[in-house]
Amino acid sequence: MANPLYDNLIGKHATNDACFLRQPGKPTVSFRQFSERTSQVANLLLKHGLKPGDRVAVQASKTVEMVILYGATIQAGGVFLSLNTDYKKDEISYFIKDASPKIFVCDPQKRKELEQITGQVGSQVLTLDKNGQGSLQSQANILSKTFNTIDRRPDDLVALLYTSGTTGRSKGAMLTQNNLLSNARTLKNLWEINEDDILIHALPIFHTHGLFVALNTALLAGAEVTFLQKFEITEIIEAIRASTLLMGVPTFYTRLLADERLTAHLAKNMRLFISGSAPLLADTHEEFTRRTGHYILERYGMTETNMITSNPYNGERRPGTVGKPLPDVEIQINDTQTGRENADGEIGMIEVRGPNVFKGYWNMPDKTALELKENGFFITGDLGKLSSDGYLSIVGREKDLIISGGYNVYPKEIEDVLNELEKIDETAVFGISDNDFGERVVAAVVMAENESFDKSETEVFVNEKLARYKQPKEYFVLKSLPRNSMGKVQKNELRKQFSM
Ligand code: MLC
Ligand code: AMP
Repeated sequence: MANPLYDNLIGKHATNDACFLRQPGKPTVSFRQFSERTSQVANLLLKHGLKPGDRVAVQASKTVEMVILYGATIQAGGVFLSLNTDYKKDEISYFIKDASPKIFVCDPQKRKELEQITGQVGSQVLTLDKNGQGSLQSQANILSKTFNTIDRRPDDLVALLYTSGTTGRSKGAMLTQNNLLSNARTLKNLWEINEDDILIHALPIFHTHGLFVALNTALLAGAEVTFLQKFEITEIIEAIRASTLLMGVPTFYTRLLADERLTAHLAKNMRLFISGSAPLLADTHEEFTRRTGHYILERYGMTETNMITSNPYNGERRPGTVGKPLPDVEIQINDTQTGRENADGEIGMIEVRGPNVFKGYWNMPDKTALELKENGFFITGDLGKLSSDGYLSIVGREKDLIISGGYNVYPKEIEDVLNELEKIDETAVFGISDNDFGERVVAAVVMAENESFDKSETEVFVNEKLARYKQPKEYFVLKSLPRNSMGKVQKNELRKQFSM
């Protein structure tokens, strides 16, 4: 027996003194130090009673210690659940109640606010602040730097990542050891990630992109990571000078293009720029090539499936497409009505099968059965078409989803919050195009009789309940919402009316 993910990502580096994590102005962390500190935290998790399959949830700033906690959870046989630092109390309460983590790690300032909920599900609470200090660190520091890695099978769960849903209720995607390891291996090989690479990491580590695509491939390859707190333009420009690889969402690339310091000379050491999580406009792709001589490699994925397709490393990176299915992944483009496979060139539902596809939604067997078919294909909710030579273009989404700066926002969740306000009769939340975020969240509201709209009051209310990126950036007050003959709100009409 073994623990395939731990063995391949961390265990094999136990005597590797090369640099793994480099942060501006801080000491570097070698692979060996990373593996020792991972073992100390794994010892701590066991001390707090973690059993194989138990969840370790964390809502904390992006720090080296959080990456160590991720590694430790894998080594101790737990299931890692990382939560957006911006989530408010109501949002976090839902995840804690649903996932009932054995251990919950949060910023010391949030501890009190969440004690009642963690108490209800019996979670042990440890703290971790933005400098990597807290009880997690102080209690682990005195423990052994070796740990008897807990055996896990390829099909065992190792992560639970929540994705919002069309119904407004978030769903926990259950990811197995093999989902993550197979995808990391495929991407490392395809993108030729190796120990000479230096990867710029400016994404959050509570989503598939920053956590798995970036960190798992770097660990597998033994590559160095320039670990940045967030996307800050001057830091990124500096990092580009001395790195070989960048993984980002399209907003990274539009912001880079808006800065005159981005030149071919600046990017002369770079080997590869990768984009994903949201559509990269063909114009952005082409302008980036004109400015730097580099062809951005666009790929496509989802929380439930990890990465699905990629443009080639060697070969044509075609703007406006997300490339071809990964070597071990099958896709079908199916008719949305009949479910039958379409001919090449016809638009249909993108469905995916392969070792990358998750095991189902946590505590939601009915939802799982609806989206994960008996034949193993997962229905993505994205609409696409294949070219005759196998390149996939995503042309829209059947799901009512807004992607803002790479974050998914399901309108229903925001509409539910707005509808709690008695003054508001009804509301429709939709996305309009935005130069920075790709799409931005806006809301049309219809007021109850004799009521008038108070923007700041609404914003205060929404700010208490929803993470910042989900909050509408604009409100439009209407007399009524446009509806079709079936009574369904016509969001396309709203988009047309309010897009500038
Ligand atoms: C920040 N804000 C956002 C926002 N990010 N609003 C809408 N959408 C976003 N994505 C808010 C801030 O709170 C702030 O509000 C205001 O907008 C301006 O913030 P900013 O300073 O310009 O934002 P910044 O911190 O620079 O963040 C922008 C960003 C970041 C694009 C760099 O959002 C980001 O890192 N996104 C990546 C998300 C990601 O990792 N997605 C992967 C999902 S996995 P105010 O009012 O306080 O000023 C997945 C699968 C796959 O999709 O295929 O990869
Ligand atoms: P998430 O649920 O956060 O994992 O987001 C997954 C969704 O992001 C997918 O279903 C797509 O709609 C979208 N997505 C990811 N990569 C791309 C891409 N390269 N182009 C367009 N959409 C993308």
